Amino acid sequence: MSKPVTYRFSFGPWNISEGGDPFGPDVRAAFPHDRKFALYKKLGFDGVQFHDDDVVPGLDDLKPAQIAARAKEVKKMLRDEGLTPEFVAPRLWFAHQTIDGAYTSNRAADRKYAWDRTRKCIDITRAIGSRAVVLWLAREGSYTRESKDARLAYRRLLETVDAILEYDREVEIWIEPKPNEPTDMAYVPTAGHAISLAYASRDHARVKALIETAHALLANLDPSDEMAFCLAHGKLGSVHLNDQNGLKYDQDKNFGSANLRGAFNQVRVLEEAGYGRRGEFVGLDVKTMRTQAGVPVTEHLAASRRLFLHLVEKVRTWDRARVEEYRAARDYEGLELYTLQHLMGVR
Ligand code: GLT
Ligand code: MN
Repeated sequence: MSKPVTYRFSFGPWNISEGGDPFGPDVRAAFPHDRKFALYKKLGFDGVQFHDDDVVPGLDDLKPAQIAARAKEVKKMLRDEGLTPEFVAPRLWFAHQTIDGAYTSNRAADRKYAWDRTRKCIDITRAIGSRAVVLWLAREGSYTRESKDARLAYRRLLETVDAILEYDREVEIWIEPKPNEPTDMAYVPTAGHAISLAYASRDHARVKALIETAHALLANLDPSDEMAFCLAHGKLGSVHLNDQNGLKYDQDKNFGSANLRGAFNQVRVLEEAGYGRRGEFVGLDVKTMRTQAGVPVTEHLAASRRLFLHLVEKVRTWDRARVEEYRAARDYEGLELYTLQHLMGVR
């Protein structure tokens, strides 16, 4: 038996938020972005997830030298705190040019904006010392299916993946699938779609997926299977662990808070595949409840991390010999009861 993995955790600065939602304003004061780095280690986190404009605010209006200078500053801040930048994602859903999508927009000028922004994002990624670009394809989809040519959209997405691989010969692309929100129907809703794009690309070894619990659940799929599918292909770049209470808006609840057994199975799949041994982070993408007071709010991050570690213990003490007996006898009733009792601490 090899030594157990010591998991390393990451989150993005947007996970410490002010609590505004589409129906009401912020309820907490903002906590300065640059001061968030000092919180990570104390909370047990070593990795930082970024959007390109988390690193360089307002980058659309800045010159390359200004972008490089700010990225350098952030790199130093990370070094001073002993933190690793896990990935950078181009924020392609905020600007006016991305109203109808970015790479799949019907307008050539908007697609050009998306590509220029992506190049800047890659430069920022490298400048802060990361090699992973996350593509959360937020608006690559439609509200009305007749509005776009889907076949062309898929081709455009593949061209973009290829163009990134060519622009930088070392970066990896981690595609983060999500079936809906903000669009009604997305073009890359599941791990299967993301991994097919990978294999169709010019250098598939550098194209992987990032699986988020809530996104898989919104596709009515089992997150642990989505993760396992990527792992079976050697293509799980990272995860966004959180939870989701049924088919509704993207909730980003604390890991394990809606479905503890589902969370156990995600941890089990990761642990069984040796996830983390090649430096992968256990990424969280969790939102604080709007009702929570205090600035900065970090309880949700600490709780999700702690829950993950409790479940690692549950996975490691799940009696494998016993599980194999149940499997051999095809006694899945017995297996289920044993697993639930184990989760509940019943002896
Ligand atoms: C946004 C989204 C997440 C993505 C982030 C990275 S941005 O917060 O809800 O699922 O992972 O692009
Ligand atoms: Mn996410």
